[in-house]
Amino acid sequence: MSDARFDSSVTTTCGYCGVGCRLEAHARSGRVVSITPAADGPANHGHTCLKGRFAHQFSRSRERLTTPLIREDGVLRAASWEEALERIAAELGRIRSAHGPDAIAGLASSRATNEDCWAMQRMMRAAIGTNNIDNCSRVCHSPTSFALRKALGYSGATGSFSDIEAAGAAIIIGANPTEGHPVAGARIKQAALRGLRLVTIDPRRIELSDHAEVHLAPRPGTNAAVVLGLAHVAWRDGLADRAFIDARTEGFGAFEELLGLYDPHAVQDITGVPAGDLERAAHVYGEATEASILWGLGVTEHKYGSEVVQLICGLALMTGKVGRPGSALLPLRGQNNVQGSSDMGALPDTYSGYRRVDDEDVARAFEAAWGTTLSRRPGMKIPEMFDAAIAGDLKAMYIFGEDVAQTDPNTSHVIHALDSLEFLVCQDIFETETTRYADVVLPASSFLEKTGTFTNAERRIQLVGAAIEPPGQARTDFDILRAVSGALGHDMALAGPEEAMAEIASLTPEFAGVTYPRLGRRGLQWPVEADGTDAPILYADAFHRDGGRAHIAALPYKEPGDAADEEFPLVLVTGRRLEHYNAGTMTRRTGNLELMDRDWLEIHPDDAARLWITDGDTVSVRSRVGRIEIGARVTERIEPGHVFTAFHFPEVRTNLLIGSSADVNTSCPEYKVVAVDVRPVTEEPAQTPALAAS
Ligand SMILES: Nc1nc2c(c(=O)[nH]1)N[C@H]1C(S)=C(S)[C@@H](COP(=O)(O)OP(=O)(O)OC[C@H]3O[C@@H](n4cnc5c(=O)[nH]c(N)nc54)[C@H](O)[C@@H]3O)O[C@H]1N2
Ligand SMILES: Nc1nc2c(c(=O)[nH]1)N[C@H]1C(S)=C(S)[C@@H](COP(=O)(O)OP(=O)(O)OC[C@H]3O[C@@H](n4cnc5c(=O)[nH]c(N)nc54)[C@H](O)[C@@H]3O)O[C@H]1N2
Ligand code: SF4
Ligand SMILES: [Mo]
Repeated sequence: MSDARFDSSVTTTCGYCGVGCRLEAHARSGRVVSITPAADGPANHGHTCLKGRFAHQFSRSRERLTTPLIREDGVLRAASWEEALERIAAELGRIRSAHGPDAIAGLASSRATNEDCWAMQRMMRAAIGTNNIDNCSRVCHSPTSFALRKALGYSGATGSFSDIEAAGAAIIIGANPTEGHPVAGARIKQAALRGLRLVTIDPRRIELSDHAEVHLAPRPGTNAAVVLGLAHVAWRDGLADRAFIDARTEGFGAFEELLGLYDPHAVQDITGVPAGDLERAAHVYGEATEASILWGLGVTEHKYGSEVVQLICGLALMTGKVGRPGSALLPLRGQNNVQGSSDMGALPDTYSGYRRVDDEDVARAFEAAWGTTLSRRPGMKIPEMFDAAIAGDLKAMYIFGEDVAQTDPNTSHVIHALDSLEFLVCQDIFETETTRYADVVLPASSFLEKTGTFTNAERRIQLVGAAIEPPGQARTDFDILRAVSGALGHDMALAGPEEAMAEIASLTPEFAGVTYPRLGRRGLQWPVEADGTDAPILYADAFHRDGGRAHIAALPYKEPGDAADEEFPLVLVTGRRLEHYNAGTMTRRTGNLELMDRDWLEIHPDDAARLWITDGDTVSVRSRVGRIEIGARVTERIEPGHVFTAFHFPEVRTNLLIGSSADVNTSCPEYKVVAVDVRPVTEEPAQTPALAAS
């Protein structure tokens, strides 16, 4: 495209959320000055949200990291790249010799490209020699990945966003798409206006509830009972697909037996959802010829999140609603490349394509390609890394694009862990809460300054193009990781991201036919065959499991890890706001800050009145592990007994309140159920103490 107002324009993919909007980034004098939606973007059809549209504002913030930093006499000072690389090679080399490679761990960034994450896991495995590598899907959709692999085979959505338009009905459970995935949220809203019958399931009335035929507001942490109740009604009222169950699934017998316990009245007792509403919701879903289920963190970030995702799969399977246009299981994956970082094997137990590190054939193929011996011992997950750091077994971490000191649960514990390390490297685009504990900080590039690919929530691999150069001495993440790996003695011999993708394709069956020219403007949805054929819909004929059948798991409802009691009588649910993104490092440096410059606690008028809280008061929120102060907003969007806030502002530090309860199979934190005590702050409003573990 040529436009006299700009020096250049590049088509790229948004670096914020898993919708994967295609964008045109327009540059003038070395700065991106405007971003517009690509009209032919397969996920966005010419739309964006305010994060994508104003993303360029952070890219030239004066606070960008522009030079490496090294800690000397307790403070971070500017340093040259040579000095920084030397320090990293010397310290990691020393720690590896003294304590072995498993004393070092790394985190890959789900904000970065597939090629960056590939380079990161290769560096940890081949240059350092450990499988201690993880990414933030651990705290996000790892339960989804676990459950989809168990039930269906692949770790990815079974369909595409276009299934929203092809469906007659949809259930949205534990996701708030108009804020978290706004362009997908807008597609859902449009479809609802054209007749899509919607069920929303959320303790809060979300915006899409206003367009729903039925809204169910269960107690936080009781999703399993709701889903089993829906399945009970579907079975009782003849809405199941017996032929599909018989031909394509296994395990239904035990599931059917379990369903007996979850009649609508039993479910009402557990969840608080009126029996009649549950029945109506089951009919909306079950009566549609094609219907989809979309879910988010309100399902996964719980003690039994991975079990609830398996139950969701069970509901879709017993009603035969998988593998056709309109009948999809669509987890709304969070970050722009959280699907991809896991696909690339930035996980402690799997290589790319979710193949186990102790699978001898797979490990040998990687050894041959990288010319080195590789560990067969699965590594540590993120929470295990922090525990090991405090225990003194983990000595060093390399944290690439993740602000764990703000976003991981139990902030005091995380900071204790970071403090306990002998050596910490951070690779980011800004100083963050985490870089405060770093010994070396490496200045990296944002998505507007590099090439590569992101994989969105519909498994679509899309090209990312550089619109501008990284600022100052900052380098692309790929360059940095390749240089660090070389300094550690493992030369990756990859000319750049495109060559890395060739290596990924050669070593990963689902990527066999992926090349940059084939990705073109629309991308490809994996698995991609050698001839370039991709897969918008999975499982039309067979599931990706031995024998080709899907597995229906009979898993009963179990109590959440935390519960309200006399001392902590309210349940805090945490989530997101439209204007800000996760750690907020980027959106707090755009005009979005003017739209929302602080966070607040949502509380129901009945609770507020009982606690003598009025709208705008500063309140103290205390949990079993920490305390914060925050302004209150009195609203009927939340049910009595529950309160809600986000985690985008370091001034608030919501995660001081979150304990260590986590999903039983994947260690995904229970961010969504925290028993708290809320009371007004009578004295002058104070800043939240930095580390008020009370
Ligand atoms: N604007 C914005 N967009 C984002 C992000 C952001 O920070 N800001 N982050 C991105 C990331 S990383 C992710 S993972 C996605 C997340 O996107 P979503 O999955 O939509 O995330 P949340 O808003 O955290 O939680 C969704 C809903 O779950 C509900 N919920 C809580 N507990 C329960 C429960 O027990 N049962 C049910 N049924 N619902 C429950 C909450 O009330 C909330 O409305 O968003 C991505 N997009
Ligand atoms: N209380 C509570 N806490 C939560 C959640 C919740 O629902 N409630 N949700 C959790 C979820 S789902 C997630 S995914 C996590 C997210 O937590 P994080 O992954 O920590 O958050 P992000 O803001 O997405 O980005 C992490 C860092 O990457 C940097 N970055 C961005 N782009 C690039 C790049 O291209 N290169 C490099 N090197 N760095 C880059 C940013 O500056 C930022 O410091 O938070 C979790 N925390
Ligand atoms: S919906 Fe997501 S991918 Fe699209 S512009 Fe907004 S943040 Fe970016
Ligand atoms: Mo996430």
